[in-house]
Amino acid sequence: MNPTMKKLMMSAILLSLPILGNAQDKTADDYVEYRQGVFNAIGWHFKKMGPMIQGRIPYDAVEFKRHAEAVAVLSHMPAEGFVKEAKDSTLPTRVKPDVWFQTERFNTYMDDMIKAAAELAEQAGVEDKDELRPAYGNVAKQCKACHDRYRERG
Ligand code: ASC
Repeated sequence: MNPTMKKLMMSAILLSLPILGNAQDKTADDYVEYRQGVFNAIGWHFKKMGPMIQGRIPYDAVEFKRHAEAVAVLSHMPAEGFVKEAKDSTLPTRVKPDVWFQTERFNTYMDDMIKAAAELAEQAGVEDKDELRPAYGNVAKQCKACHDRYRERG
């Protein structure tokens, strides 16, 4: 592509951005889909680490760290889907209504997950997988704590 074409392309892309990116276009369902997508991605990466810790598949320190870092990055993201704009969605969701009333308390659960995930990512990379067991277990514990408190069973 020559420089002129490149500039034209960039202008076209930049001009289309406000149309693609208008937050006001977001419906309650969009927020639900967003946060469920993030949780799916967190689960995807989290579930690749467990079998390594348990010795069910070979431990690969580089792969483990990659998954731990993915979870750490993703851990910051679900909160964006738990805003009041999402409240009236009719999509199937297991969120308990308490989330909308206990914002501060709910946020402490989120912060605990973020902290635990950051610690696991920080420790990952070591040769001995058994050293990662407590930090991995702590992430699982934070997942479960929030699910028990703010997610319907089933
Ligand atoms: C998972 C998963 C969860 C958490 C939780 C940890 O793999 O889907 O919800 O771990 O069970 O205790």
